[in-house]
Amino acid sequence: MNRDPLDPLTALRPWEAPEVTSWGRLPMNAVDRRSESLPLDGDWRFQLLPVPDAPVGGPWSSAHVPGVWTMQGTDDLPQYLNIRMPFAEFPPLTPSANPTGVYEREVSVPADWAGRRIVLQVGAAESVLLVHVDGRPVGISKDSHLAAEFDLTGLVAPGSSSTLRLTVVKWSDASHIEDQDQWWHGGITRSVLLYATDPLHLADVTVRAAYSGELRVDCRVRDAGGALPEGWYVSGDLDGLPLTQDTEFDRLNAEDERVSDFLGEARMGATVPEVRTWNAETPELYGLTVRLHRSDGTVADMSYHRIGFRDVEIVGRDLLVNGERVYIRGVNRHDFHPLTGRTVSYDDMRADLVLLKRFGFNAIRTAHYPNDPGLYDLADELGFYVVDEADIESHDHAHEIADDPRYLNAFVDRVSRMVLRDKNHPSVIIWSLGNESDYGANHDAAAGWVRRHDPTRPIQYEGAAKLGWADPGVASDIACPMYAPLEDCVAHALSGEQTKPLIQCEYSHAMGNSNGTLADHWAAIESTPGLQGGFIWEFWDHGILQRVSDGRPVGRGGAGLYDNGVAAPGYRWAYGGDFGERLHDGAFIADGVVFPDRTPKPVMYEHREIAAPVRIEAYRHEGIVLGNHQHFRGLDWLSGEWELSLADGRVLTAPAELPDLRPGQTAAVPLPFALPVDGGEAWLTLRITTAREEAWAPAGTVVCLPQVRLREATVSAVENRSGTVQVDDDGLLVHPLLAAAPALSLWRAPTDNDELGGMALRWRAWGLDALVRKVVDMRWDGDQVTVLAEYAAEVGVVRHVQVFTPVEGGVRIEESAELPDALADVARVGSVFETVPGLDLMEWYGPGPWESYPDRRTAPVGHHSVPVDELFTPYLRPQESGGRNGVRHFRLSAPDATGIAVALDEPRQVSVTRFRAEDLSSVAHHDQLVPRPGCVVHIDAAHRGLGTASCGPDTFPSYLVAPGVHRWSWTLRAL
Ligand code: IPT
Repeated sequence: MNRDPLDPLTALRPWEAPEVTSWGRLPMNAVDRRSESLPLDGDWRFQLLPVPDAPVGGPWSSAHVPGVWTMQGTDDLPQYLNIRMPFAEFPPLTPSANPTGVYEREVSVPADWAGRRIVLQVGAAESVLLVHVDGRPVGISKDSHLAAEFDLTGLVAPGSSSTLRLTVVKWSDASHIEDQDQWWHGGITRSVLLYATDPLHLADVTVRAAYSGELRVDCRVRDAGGALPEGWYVSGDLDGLPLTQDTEFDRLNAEDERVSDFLGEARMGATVPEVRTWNAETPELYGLTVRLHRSDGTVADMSYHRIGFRDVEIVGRDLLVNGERVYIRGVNRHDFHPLTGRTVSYDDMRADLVLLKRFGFNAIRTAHYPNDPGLYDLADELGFYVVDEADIESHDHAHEIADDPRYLNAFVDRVSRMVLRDKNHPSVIIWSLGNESDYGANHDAAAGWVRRHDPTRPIQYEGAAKLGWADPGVASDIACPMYAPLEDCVAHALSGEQTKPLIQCEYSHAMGNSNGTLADHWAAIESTPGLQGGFIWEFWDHGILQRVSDGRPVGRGGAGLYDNGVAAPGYRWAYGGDFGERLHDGAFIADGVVFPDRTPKPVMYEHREIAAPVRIEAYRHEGIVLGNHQHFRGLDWLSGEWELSLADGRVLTAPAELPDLRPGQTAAVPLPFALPVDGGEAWLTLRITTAREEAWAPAGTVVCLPQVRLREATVSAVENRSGTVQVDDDGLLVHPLLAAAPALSLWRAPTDNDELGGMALRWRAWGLDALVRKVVDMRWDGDQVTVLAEYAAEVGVVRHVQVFTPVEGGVRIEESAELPDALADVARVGSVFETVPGLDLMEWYGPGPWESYPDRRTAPVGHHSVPVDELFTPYLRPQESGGRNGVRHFRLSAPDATGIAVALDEPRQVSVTRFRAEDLSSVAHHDQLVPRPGCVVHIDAAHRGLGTASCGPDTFPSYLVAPGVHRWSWTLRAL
């Protein structure tokens, strides 16, 4: 069938008409029809047109709905861009090449739907949806992240079949306000379904459930014409508790016979005695059923809601949930999947949220658009505070669009439809007007609509807040900056001028090996009234699973082709540029706290400890002081076990009795062990686990591992000389288990922060990546050898001294490096050496077991044992990885127990991997790495913090490596 040239939908050219946000689309509402619908998901006939008004006529292929065609075998592949638009045309114009997907299928309409109202729901389509039934135009919708409903009554015939066509135009005026930092795709990304109702039906239900237990339910009914018949009424119950009818149907148009969409509204209510209130820690939900009755009492329509009783308010500069100033431990989350692009299943979303719960997160910003409806059900159920964000980001043309009246409708439409959809979710505590779209009259118009429609929740918008964090005149009730330096936040809170809660909408950019200073942020947040938290950028590394051989996305069939954050051989995680995009923003799309397969990165463990609900406040003569850092819960849901680690390897355990503490309380508990007099440094860990099954974790899941040092390390005596040391003619240590002798290292494979923050550029300019060692002196003093080497950097010479002394079973190495002042802020100062193959197990005493760095090191000190291959974190773009901070001593051993033992003079940054720094810095993808058979070992006297400079502040000055003299010493022994 060819497209009718007179088809009114295409004739309108709605893809270049920002004023047209929809046509023929039903109003958004909060009545969930998913459970009683006819699903239309599956394979549809499909063809991809080069432009929206090209004739349909080519051969049909097939495409899966929901799904993006950019991941289903077409030549239109994903493209990653952050800020820049993928085409040069100014808003509202579109490029001349505009891929347009035509989806078609037959739909058999059940015979028993005769006489009923029949509605099509398209979950989401990007970016313009045109609907036809049997060739007849039905409607248009925009907003790629909200559902569109169309009334098909009279267009389809119950008992027979109709042809449903959904045409999806990729580029439109709307693309200019959907310029989020993510992959560009095209397609239908959420489910399509059909449902039927009585012609007179519940059009919307609005629930207000307060902390006091007061419930108000407003019901609106609608008919496609006609008047509300006498005697119809609503009823409701809350888990069996009947609601009272507060107002009967107020007939809006029965008398004057004006044609109105709404026929009437009625209000019901209840006061719930001893109400179990909702908060993110104890997300108590009630089941609300609303029924619309005919005059004879039979039920014409029904709506079911899971609701939660809670209050949200801003008092002074505090955001309060149920009167409590809760900390917002948030993350920004996109709807993302490495096989389907943007289509996420309920199970996927549940897995996301379960993981976040297990790692101490309690809040989500739905960056940067309304997420799949299932996410909000899960957030209600599992307990998250949600900042619900409208689908508006005009980043590339932000200034033009914010005040462009042609886009006014779109702003109000997108914000209001999100509110209409999500208003009954207790998890949603704040509405966000969008992201990175400057600030203009269009925002104020949308904010005005929200303030009238839902006065129960605050609004936030970063673009407005940045005009003045305390400015009462801007459309943001929250001071919600992105990537603000911590000192600015603290200064604002201390200035006496703060008027709004300060909750960063984005902070701690998680690109690659990152999130340095997260613990410092939280130390400041928890000690500075006025600071209440923030949302880490972001949850996902958006790597798409790609076949290396042909560069194609694998798509839906790829399950099982990845594990533990790594793609199987022959596959990789694609980032910007990997699909041959001419314009792209590279690995900036890989900036999440989880890998594309949801494997947590080390920062997740760091976060879990930072968010610990139970903490060891102090160790005093009366015992260990424990504190409850939750807002609403006691400790009864937790179990504890004490673990005492001594430096000499002994570990003692004992069950812990957790005291009965209300939120904010502390109590001392007796020390569970008599501290052995010997054994050196001693650390006491409280292993906190879930006592019973939680909705998000089985019993026994680790919740946090708070720790306190009971005794400092004792300084060990200087060792007696014994044996001999061998160095070669170049002054390099000769040792049977070392494949490369210890040399100086000032370089690390640049992290994304190092690259984008400009440090790597400087380091390369200084020549630190290719320093050449030159021996300038060697001296023997009996059996002790001193070697002086020089490394000439572009800006000065680094002098490195190594003193080798034979000791019992090995060699002691005392080193110093003198960096000229010009070498301020290098990556590391330390030794690097390589072992022979076969030493595949690392055991160490220090923080762990997860990866840690000087500014990301909240890991408990103890004895850890990890295979060398698992020490390395497979960041998508290879970079410095696998470090362990604060290591006191470690061994590398073979299965036959041969190997080396290294004792450090003081806790040092150590890394043991299969890769030299240059191995990592010379490739772009993890699959290009070739592991070396031996171990590459770094022992650093100083190692630069990670910071977050790829987008946001660098690390703090205290975590930088200073020039001048660095000294370190260590002992190497054979096992
Ligand atoms: C900010 C964006 O809001 C977010 O979508 C993402 O792009 C993030 O940065 C970086 O990954 S915008 C940035 C220009 C501050």
